Amino acid sequence: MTLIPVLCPYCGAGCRLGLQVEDGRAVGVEYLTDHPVALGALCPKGNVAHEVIHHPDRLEHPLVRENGRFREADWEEALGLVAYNLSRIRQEHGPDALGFLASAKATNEENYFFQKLARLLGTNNVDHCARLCHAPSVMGLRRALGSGAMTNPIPDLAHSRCILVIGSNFAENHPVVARWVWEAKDRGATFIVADPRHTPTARMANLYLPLRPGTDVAFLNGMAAVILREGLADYDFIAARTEGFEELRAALADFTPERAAEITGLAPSDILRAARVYVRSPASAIVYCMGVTQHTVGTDNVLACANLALLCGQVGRPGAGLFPLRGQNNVQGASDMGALAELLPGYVPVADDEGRRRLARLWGREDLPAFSGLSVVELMDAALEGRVRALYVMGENPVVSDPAAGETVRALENLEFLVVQDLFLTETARLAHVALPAACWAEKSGSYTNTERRVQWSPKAVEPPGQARPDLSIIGELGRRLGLWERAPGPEEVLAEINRAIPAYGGITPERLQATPEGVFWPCPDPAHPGTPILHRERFTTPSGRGRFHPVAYQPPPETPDAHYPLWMTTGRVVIHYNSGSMSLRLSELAAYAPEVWVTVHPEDARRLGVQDGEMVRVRSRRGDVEARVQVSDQVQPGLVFLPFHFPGVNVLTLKELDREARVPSYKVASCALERTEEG
Ligand SMILES: Nc1nc2c(c(=O)[nH]1)N[C@H]1C(S)=C(S)[C@@H](COP(=O)(O)OP(=O)(O)OC[C@H]3O[C@@H](n4cnc5c(=O)[nH]c(N)nc54)[C@H](O)[C@@H]3O)O[C@H]1N2
Ligand SMILES: Nc1nc2c(c(=O)[nH]1)N[C@H]1C(S)=C(S)[C@@H](COP(=O)(O)OP(=O)(O)OC[C@H]3O[C@@H](n4cnc5c(=O)[nH]c(N)nc54)[C@H](O)[C@@H]3O)O[C@H]1N2
Ligand code: SF4
Ligand SMILES: [Mo]
Repeated sequence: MTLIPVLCPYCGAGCRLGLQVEDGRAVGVEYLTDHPVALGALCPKGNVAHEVIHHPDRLEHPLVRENGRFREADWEEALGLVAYNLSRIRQEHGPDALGFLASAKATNEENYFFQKLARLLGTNNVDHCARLCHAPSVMGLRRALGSGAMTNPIPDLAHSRCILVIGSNFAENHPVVARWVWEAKDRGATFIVADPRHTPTARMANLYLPLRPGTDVAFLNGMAAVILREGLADYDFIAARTEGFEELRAALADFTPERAAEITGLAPSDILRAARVYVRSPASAIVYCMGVTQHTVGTDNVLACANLALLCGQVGRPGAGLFPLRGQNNVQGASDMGALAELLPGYVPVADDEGRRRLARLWGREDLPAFSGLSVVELMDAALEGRVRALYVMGENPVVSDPAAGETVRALENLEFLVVQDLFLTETARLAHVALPAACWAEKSGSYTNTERRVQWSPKAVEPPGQARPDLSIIGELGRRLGLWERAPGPEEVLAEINRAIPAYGGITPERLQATPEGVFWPCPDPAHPGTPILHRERFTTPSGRGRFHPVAYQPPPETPDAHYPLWMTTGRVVIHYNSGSMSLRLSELAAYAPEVWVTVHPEDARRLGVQDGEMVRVRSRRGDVEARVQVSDQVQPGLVFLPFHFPGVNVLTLKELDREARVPSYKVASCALERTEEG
């Protein structure tokens, strides 16, 4: 048996695990105690990571739809059809009739090449699930600090003396992060959690703040107002390293913790306590996730977090920083690679003439399209209206994961041509004209960038099943057929091009990564540079080098409970399932714990509605309804219900109202009604 050190394919923590390979098959997983983040620990999903690889449901041949049914095809025919249809639709309706969804599960090299393909075809309509996730961090933190990424490495949390967690349930969703937080707590750090649900993370808190959904700006402004009123801000830091402070001070002049308490439902004394502990501790961290970003005010929420950190000088030191925990194993990398409608590789805005032309020249062109493309949800709207006619989906499952799923299905059905490239025949792939079998993480080599900006190489461990091929080889061959380049390159060659295209990756060469199992942190501009674990130590990466305050005011969510839909509804995750479930629901051991949709209801609401634990109910929103089994628990507040989105149907309920700047949908608040079903 051989042990191949590969990266875990699930979350952004980026753990490395030892894949046990016997006779060409992955048979198990071993802990690697020297990995700097995991230190030998893995969560339940990492522990069974090998099970997806040889799963009998894996797609093994290209499939082509004929008379409404799929039949097997060879690559020649399938890729011929894809190339023909993309060219035809582009010629007849222009390049913006094409849309592309990249994949935060694929490697850096694959995402770089995928967005390059879209842009060389003449469109910026290329986006991916970062849009449904941390797009507000990308936009907000770039404005405030100059870089949209996590400021410090995960193990650095052990040095924090105060950890303020807002809308992150890392005990379930980034379990390996939790160990570093527990270590800080053991060393005496104060651990504060603001979340409408009393999650496994919240249960460990020294101070738990059960705020109302969608009220984070009021909570964060309340903390900032206390700090200003009590004269506790770090005025030296503000003077030396920031700009825009007077605007923030003026905007908060009339705001009080009492007003914050009214909006959030928290006790004013708790807001005071949180503020005092955060500002006074020698090193404070803000850890946040989807509870902050998945709102129509997601970018404002992120800016409010950044305001607080700048006000208190809690950034740019060990243990002090902002930790937006990125979700997917390579969502940081896919964003870095420019798989975003308004940003080219290295976060060059498409409207930046100089930066855009520099990349164009590297790609042998004079110029590239200069206007932002459509984001994930907008692509679906455009498909519904017939403006986008062909969609190429690499490694995403929008039927399950996009908001207002009823409309997503209609949009996909309205397309002239849909191609889906995945490990499995997902709910989305079933609607395709052509489905392409992709090799999985263990069957290809390449680099991935975890939530810490740590770029790591993952080597190929086993052969793909049947005819399945790595995404890079599929895109490479397709681009060749489309006349975009002469031959399909390998991952090392593409990473070498990335080294030239993205300054922050300049020194992260294939040779260096392959020889550095713990990875290299970007920015790393040249091969001699050690990499940058902590950002913003001396200066911020904004053009002026200063951190920038952005006053933001509380705005209520787009939908609030009323007589017809009297309950707040929120959606999210649990430890044993993963996103659209296409991988985790196939792992019988994990799926057995929670095999179907459920809805968590507070005991008071259950009593009032006359529903029992275990009973089936119908959950209705303005968009549609879904059946779910009741789980009565005080993990939710009275008046709030929670549904996991890992199952088809749940997203029928959600809102697709978007944040204006980051274009993330409002997954975390909507209103709904709950009624007993006949069987119930
Ligand atoms: N097991 C598992 N791990 C995963 C994933 C998975 O599906 N399963 N997915 C990965 C991905 S893609 C991501 S993005 C991450 C997400 O990781 P998390 O963000 O931790 O996951 P969520 O459950 O979506 O939401 C986090 C918390 O936000 C809270 N919340 C809801 N509304 C609000 C609000 O208005 N304010 C505040 N302060 N909190 C609120 C919810 O109650 C929830 O506890 O996890 C990654 N890791
Ligand atoms: N209601 C609600 N909806 C949500 C959220 C929420 O909190 N609430 N969260 C949102 C968030 S944060 C996210 S990130 C999205 C996630 O949305 P998606 O990205 O659609 O979810 P995944 O299930 O991770 O889909 C990844 C797909 O890639 C496939 N895959 C895995 N590896 C590879 C590979 O190497 N190559 C290829 N080609 N395919 C591969 C998998 O089989 C799977 O089908 O969901 C969003 N949807
Ligand atoms: S914490 Fe994330 S990366 Fe680590 S084993 Fe679990 S799913 Fe994999
Ligand atoms: Mo995510």
